[in-house]
Amino acid sequence: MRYAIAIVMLFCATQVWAENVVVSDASARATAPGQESATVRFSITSKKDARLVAIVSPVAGAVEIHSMTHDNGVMKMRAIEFVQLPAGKMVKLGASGNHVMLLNLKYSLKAGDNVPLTITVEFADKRKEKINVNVEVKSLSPSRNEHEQHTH
Ligand SMILES: [Cu+2]
Repeated sequence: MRYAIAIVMLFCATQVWAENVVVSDASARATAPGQESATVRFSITSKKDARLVAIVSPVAGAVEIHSMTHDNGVMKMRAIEFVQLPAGKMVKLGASGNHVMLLNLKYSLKAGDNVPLTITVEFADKRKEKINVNVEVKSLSPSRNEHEQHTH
């Protein structure tokens, strides 16, 4: 019984905290045969100063946050630990700059699919909030972004 109460309390807490962060426009491109990674785009806004610290998805063996910089014309990507979310500012994660990648995909992403993503945000007071997002898979456009062809 005590366990059940704990779960209810946890649920209520999540409901309240979920109002601090809004995620919108989550999308990914359908993957080509043999492609094992995909970029996810979304916009995220936190009411309070926070950091995006972790992302998981059941369709991917790993999800990484990457930064991308150009160094003498060479594109460099590296995994970063977190993305800063300044209070009230919409942060966009896309195919360039900071972006999110699904790695070791367990199956191909097809247009029309919805991919679940759980985003963990940590506030300045160390409290965490998890946001569940549905990523809409869009059809593969002919002018596919270079980046999505890269293996990591
Ligand atoms: Cu990347």
